[in-house]
Amino acid sequence: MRRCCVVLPAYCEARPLATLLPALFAQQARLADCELWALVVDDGSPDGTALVVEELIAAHPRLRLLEGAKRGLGDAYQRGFAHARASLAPELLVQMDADWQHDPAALPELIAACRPPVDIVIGSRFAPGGATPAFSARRRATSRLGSRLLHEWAGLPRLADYTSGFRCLRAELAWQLVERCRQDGLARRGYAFQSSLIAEALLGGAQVIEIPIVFGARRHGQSKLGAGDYWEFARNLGRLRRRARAQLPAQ
Ligand SMILES: Nc1nc2c(ncn2[C@@H]2O[C@H](COP(=O)(O)OP(=O)(O)OP(=O)(O)O)[C@@H](O)[C@H]2O)c(=O)[nH]1
Ligand SMILES: [Mg+2]
Repeated sequence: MRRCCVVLPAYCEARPLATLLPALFAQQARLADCELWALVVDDGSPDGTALVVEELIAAHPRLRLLEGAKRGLGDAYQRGFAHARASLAPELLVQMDADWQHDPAALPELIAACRPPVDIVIGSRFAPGGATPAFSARRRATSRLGSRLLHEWAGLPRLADYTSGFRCLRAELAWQLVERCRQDGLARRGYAFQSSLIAEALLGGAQVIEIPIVFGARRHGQSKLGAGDYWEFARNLGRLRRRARAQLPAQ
């Protein structure tokens, strides 16, 4: 039986989490060889996110809550990964949003695909069959542009969706990737953490595959993606380009 910990960073996601977490644990019935755990990383949300999670823990003993200071999405993930390692030592980690845009019904497929030789399975919004029905044309174009720049300008391997937040990773590799991002000075604090992690994986020769997902509408609350995150991504592009040039054979 493999142990899988779904890490959900959540800032002011009390309402969506109240229904998302039970729906997530309902997927256990479809996972024969995998023990599903969930870790919510809340950064002192003023809307009572932590209270909602604490109440749900009574009904879901494999649910955990980690609280800390708000320093960005990547920072929350790094704390979540480290906590999962120390307290649960799972074989697999899943990254997932807490606002229902990632459908828990896709978890069994993501998890099943993450076995040797595959190291990381990306739930991809832009692979054939994927969709972003709630996105404006501008938001869709911006997200697609990010992955194109990483390939065409920075010189990383082609992927349809570097910035997706729904992935399953071999946990041992995920912990190593966080450390390599740190050593290489790649962006880790905000949303750019997502593309830094996948870039390090590919530069290190990991097997990364994409399976299509539908990225639905946010249920309740507001987006936390801000202008600062776009700047962080742009600055990171230059670092990734230098890393890719040093590491990958000239094409
Ligand atoms: N703990 C923590 N969670 C965060 C932080 N920033 C974002 N999140 C969570 O990360 C997930 C993704 O953030 P979103 O704002 O939904 O980003 P997005 O899905 O790209 O944007 P929308 O499509 O507008 O929702 C959500 O569950 C957020 O609550 C943070 O600083 N700390
Ligand atoms: Mg969202």
